[in-house]
Amino acid sequence: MDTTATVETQPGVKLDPFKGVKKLPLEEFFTSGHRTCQGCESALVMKMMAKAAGPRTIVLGSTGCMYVANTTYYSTSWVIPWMHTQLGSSGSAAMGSAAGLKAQMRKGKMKKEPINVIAFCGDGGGADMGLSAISAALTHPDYNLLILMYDNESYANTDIQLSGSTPYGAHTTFSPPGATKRIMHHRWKKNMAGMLAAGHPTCRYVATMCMSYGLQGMNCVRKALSIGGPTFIHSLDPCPKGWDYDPILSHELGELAVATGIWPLYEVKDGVVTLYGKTKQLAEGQSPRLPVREYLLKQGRFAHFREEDIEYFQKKVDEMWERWLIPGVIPFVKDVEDERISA
Ligand SMILES: Cc1ncc(C[n+]2csc(CCOP(=O)(O)OP(=O)(O)O)c2C)c(N)n1
Ligand code: SF4
Ligand SMILES: [Mg+2]
Repeated sequence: MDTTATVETQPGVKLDPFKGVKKLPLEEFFTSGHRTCQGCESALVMKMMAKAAGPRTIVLGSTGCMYVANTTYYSTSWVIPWMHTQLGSSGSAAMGSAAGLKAQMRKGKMKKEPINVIAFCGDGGGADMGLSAISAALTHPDYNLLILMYDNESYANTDIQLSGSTPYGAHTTFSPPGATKRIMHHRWKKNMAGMLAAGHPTCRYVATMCMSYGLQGMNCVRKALSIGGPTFIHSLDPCPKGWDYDPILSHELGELAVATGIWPLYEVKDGVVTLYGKTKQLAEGQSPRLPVREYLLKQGRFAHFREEDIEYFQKKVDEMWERWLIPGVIPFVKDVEDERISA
């Protein structure tokens, strides 16, 4: 990602990319007082997201760890205005709030100024239950909003049930490996960002990110908020409790998810796909793609994997890189005999 380019702005909003960690503002808008687990990367995403967005921001959080653990017993770590919204409704909450602000300003009941509206949701609330509301929000070009899906790959808050975002074979409370049946979860992870980008041409910015690459992640948030209209970011967040590892490994696991090619980093801006950061290096052959075992075997949720399970996982990731129409993004395979497609 070009972290120096000035991005297009919605009227009055100027959130240029941060040019380095030393240039970050010191102010925090998500601070102490939360009760997330030690090493929780989703909490880090909230902190960096708020820092990137700045003080004129409203956050709307659907039920899940990032709502519950951040607003316990009349205390909160949010310094900016926040509101809870129902588990499947980040899309409707974002659109309603953005539309409400617009109407209030039009009627002269509020000062006219750009206010960022960010609705966050977990993978359960976003990739499963709230998918239709997110889709609806992304079809409305008239409202400026960002929906950020923090993906800890389970319904974590209710004790790690599997979601449409849980990786193949992972041990969750809904898919415990047993003596008779080792792999209880056979589905492949949903491709949220690719699906939303491909299906919503009105949405001008879709990105994936991982806060192990903090500056890149914060600049994704700033781009999304600057470009105008509805936007979407999918963040992969290591979760020590659900993934079953020592919290000290959180940062490293985020890096490994990207370095193994399991989690590609990309942006789709006005229909143009750009791979960025480590993913770009992998795609250009500047850095070798690491074997998935390096990522899988550091996590207790894959401790029951045998060699054949690791091989299957590797095969699926290789397929994504070697056969997909756009590696890691669009899972169609070209029909080599059809000249219209292979041309
Ligand atoms: C309609 C509805 N069904 C079930 C619940 C119970 N519930 C609260 S949080 C949660 C898990 C949400 O998972 P996710 O969106 O992935 O967020 P995470 O907890 O992982 O941060 C569930 C099932 C609820 N609050 N509302
Ligand atoms: S269960 Fe996971 S997502 Fe929830 S607070 Fe703990 S580390 Fe964070
Ligand atoms: Mg979750």
